[in-house]
Amino acid sequence: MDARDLARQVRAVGSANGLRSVRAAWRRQRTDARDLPRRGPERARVPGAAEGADPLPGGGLVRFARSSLRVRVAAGGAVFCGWDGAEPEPSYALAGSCPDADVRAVMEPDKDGWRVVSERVTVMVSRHGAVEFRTPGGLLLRKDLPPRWWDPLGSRDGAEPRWVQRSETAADAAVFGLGGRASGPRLGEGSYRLWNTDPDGTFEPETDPLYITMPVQLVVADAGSHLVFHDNTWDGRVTLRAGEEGAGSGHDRPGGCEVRVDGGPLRYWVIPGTPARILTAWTALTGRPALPPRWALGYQHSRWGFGSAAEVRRVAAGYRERGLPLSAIHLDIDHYEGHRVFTVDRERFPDLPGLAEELRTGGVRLVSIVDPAVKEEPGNPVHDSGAAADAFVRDAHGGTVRGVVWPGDAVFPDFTDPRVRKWWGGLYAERLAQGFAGVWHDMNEPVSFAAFGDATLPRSARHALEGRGGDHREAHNVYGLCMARAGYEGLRELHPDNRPFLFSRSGWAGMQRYGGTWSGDVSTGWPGLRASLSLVLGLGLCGVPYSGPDVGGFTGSPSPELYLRWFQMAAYFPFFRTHSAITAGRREPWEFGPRVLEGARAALRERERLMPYLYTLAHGARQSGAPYVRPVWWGDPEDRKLRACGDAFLLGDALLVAPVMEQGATERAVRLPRGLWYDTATGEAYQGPGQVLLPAPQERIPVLARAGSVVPVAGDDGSVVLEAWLPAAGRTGGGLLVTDSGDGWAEPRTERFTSRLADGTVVVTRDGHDEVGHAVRVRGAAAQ
Ligand code: NBV
Repeated sequence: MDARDLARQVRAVGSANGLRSVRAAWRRQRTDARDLPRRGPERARVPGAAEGADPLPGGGLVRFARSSLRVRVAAGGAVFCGWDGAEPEPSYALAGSCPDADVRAVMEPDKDGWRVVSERVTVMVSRHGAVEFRTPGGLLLRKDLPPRWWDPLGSRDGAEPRWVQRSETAADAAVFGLGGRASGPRLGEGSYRLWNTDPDGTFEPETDPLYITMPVQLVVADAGSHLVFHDNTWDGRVTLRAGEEGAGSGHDRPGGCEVRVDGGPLRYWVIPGTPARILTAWTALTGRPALPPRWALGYQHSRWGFGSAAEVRRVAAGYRERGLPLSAIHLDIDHYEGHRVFTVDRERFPDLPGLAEELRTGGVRLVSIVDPAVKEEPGNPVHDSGAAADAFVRDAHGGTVRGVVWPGDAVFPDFTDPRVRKWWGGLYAERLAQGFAGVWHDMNEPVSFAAFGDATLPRSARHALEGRGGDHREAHNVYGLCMARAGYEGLRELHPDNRPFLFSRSGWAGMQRYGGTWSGDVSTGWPGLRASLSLVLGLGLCGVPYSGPDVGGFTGSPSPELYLRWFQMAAYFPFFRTHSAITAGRREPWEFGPRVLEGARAALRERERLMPYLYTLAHGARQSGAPYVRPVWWGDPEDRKLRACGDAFLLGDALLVAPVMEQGATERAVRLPRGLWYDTATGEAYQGPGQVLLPAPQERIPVLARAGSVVPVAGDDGSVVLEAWLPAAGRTGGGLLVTDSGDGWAEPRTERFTSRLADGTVVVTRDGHDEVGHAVRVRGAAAQ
């Protein structure tokens, strides 16, 4: 038992669900002891020597003595590798069907094996099963060594081969991604688990794993960048080792990566290219990010424990009376009746539709938490309709799997069953009837309280897995993803004219198709603030662009300074929400004194002003997969100093945001990508690449604008104004504006602008038009 387990047990004893969670933990352990295939003797296997190869569309199949490898280049440049007969489908990550093969890519013999040449990458398969990926210029991106399997001996139902694959990357490679990791954005040496987990209590940068794990790595090196995705949902580990240049005898030691998984197919995709191209190809493969309604880009306030409609009104009035914009209020599990999902406590919230309507008139939407666990209680309509639909996860003997969550004994919908998704999606009608405009999925790792051991379902629990059948070992990591699908599809059907607003704590590769996510229970402290940037950046590079933290941290009370610094940073994140635990202190901006209130007001005003830009970025993410929040190396992946920089980010192409992450700091060093940058507060110009020291008084954090960029902002009367930052001498620039009605599915309108210097002044033109069509405000002139 580790320290966390012990702490959990101590807490369990005191809580209402304490005894239940002790029983549930025993039950889970017993079920697994009875139903999980036993670990028995295994035989190690490697592919052995190659025996021949057969050409197939997009590449071919190499036959080895004890395995085979299918290499298939897809249209768009992504390369699929499947060992042991693994095919790209079925896959929870892929959106729709697998892309067509690029028929121009042909497998041909090479001196030490076979080679597939395609437009963006050359794949070489050696006679012992090593696979190299090289740029068209011949530079090595990654080398996957021959894999190794451990095959179960004898017949044990459900026993799966485990496997490990070791790879080498460039000595200078930096790795990002693996889902939402608190310790990034650049992932250091060490081991990262692939098992979606509620850390139970708050998390810090060193806590791993968290709610969203994904076998997705974005590898950035001088030779070029690539994404590698091991399409396997089982429990596993990725271990990274940093490379070293000129190590020892003057030779480079390559970067190392080991993927070790407990079962399931050994198949993976490699996508080479620039970061922007990679994200485009990755989201072509796994689905483009859902476009949130425009109001979801506004500032939102949440709290576990509003406790009553009166308190919700009081908080909304607090914002209104102080002239602080507020887009949504989120209601947590305390608005349920006895913690039952899809119910309302009518004593505390006697007329929720009325409250929703009233808030809506003031421009504030209501968002509801939705937990997957259903109270096991005959007479509870959700339970009864689920039982009638045979919706709940069963064990290997047909018994319903019972766990414990907030409402007490609970059962769990099997979201891997299309029938169950349909049933669950229909339940959102109740939320819509209550006046909610969006949903927030929680506890869907899934969590079932346990006084010891893994706080989730038994690994032996059975799942439909789209009709294939399997157990929780395979279904666990996609439980949240499938719940998101159920919610998204339900909302689409119920309100076909609206874009669903959905964000989910847990998920997997492809979750962006259904919505976004948030940090989960980030600890209140400076390390938590740092972790929240790491999560937002890492998730964006995995294709999930819409996310943000609990501003101020989930528990306790941040100092006024920490609260303000967090608020100032999150004002530039796609999802901007204050949220906290039932036991935590207040998070309204006016609760921290007049100085913080004024700082928060300035951040909120800037957020509102940037709305046309943010909305353009939301459409950009939808169209190309590019995250709104990008690492500073996004356009300069070959700049190693930028690759190492984890304390700043780009918002789109135009802005560089440098949050303050240290207590007491009133200035900070900012590393600039190449080009000319303006401090948006002072107008001062700085030439990148390089590092500059910028003022960061408590009132604001440094934000720089790229010379030449044209940023659409909201003018005082709400119309769009183009903020044109003076291009550097001899350079041109530009920007985009994408607009639509704020919701619905009509095609957006895209306007492209170009900026240039003519006789010392900036000229902005709209592509294809004589008139620019918007007011233009020139900035950065002071520096020239
Ligand atoms: O529903 C209560 C909380 C919620 O406020 C938080 O945002 C989630 O991450 N929820 C977790 C469950 C309980 C956490 C102790």
